[in-house]
Amino acid sequence: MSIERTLSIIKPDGVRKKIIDEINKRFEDAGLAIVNAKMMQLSKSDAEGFYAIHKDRSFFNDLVAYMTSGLVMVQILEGENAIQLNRRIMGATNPEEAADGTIRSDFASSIEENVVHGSDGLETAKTEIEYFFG
Ligand code: IDP
Ligand code: MG
Repeated sequence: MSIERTLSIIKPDGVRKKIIDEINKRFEDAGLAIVNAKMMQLSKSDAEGFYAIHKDRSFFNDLVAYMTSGLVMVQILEGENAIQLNRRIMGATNPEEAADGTIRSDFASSIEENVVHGSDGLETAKTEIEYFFG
């Protein structure tokens, strides 16, 4: 175990649902510190670049439209085992498969509109933090 940093995004549906504070309380209660944050409107090219790994997936255009549909809250979370811990707090991508009490189980409306993003590994965390805060 070590102190890590991970990139979190509260997606446009999370901002629209007015649950930024609720989500951030869950992070902080679990021991994650919010060490940087900015609210922003992603451009089409911001969203396409961020999700480039998914560019060949059938849902890519929908995903970019969703991610640019309103403001997002982009944050760096820091703490012990932050990457996996954040993934656990978020829950599975599909809210129907997300464990009870996770953000996605409690608030997501579909596999696409699932409220939060979190980096999935050390390398992606580094790249994603650089993408928004570099
Ligand atoms: P993750 O956000 O749990 O890491 P990824 O597989 O990396 O999930 O997918 C990135 C994002 O793309 C998801 O959070 C979700 O918004 C969207 N997405 C993933 N799979 C689907 C799908 O099958 N249909 C529609 N949107 C999807
Ligand atoms: Mg992912």
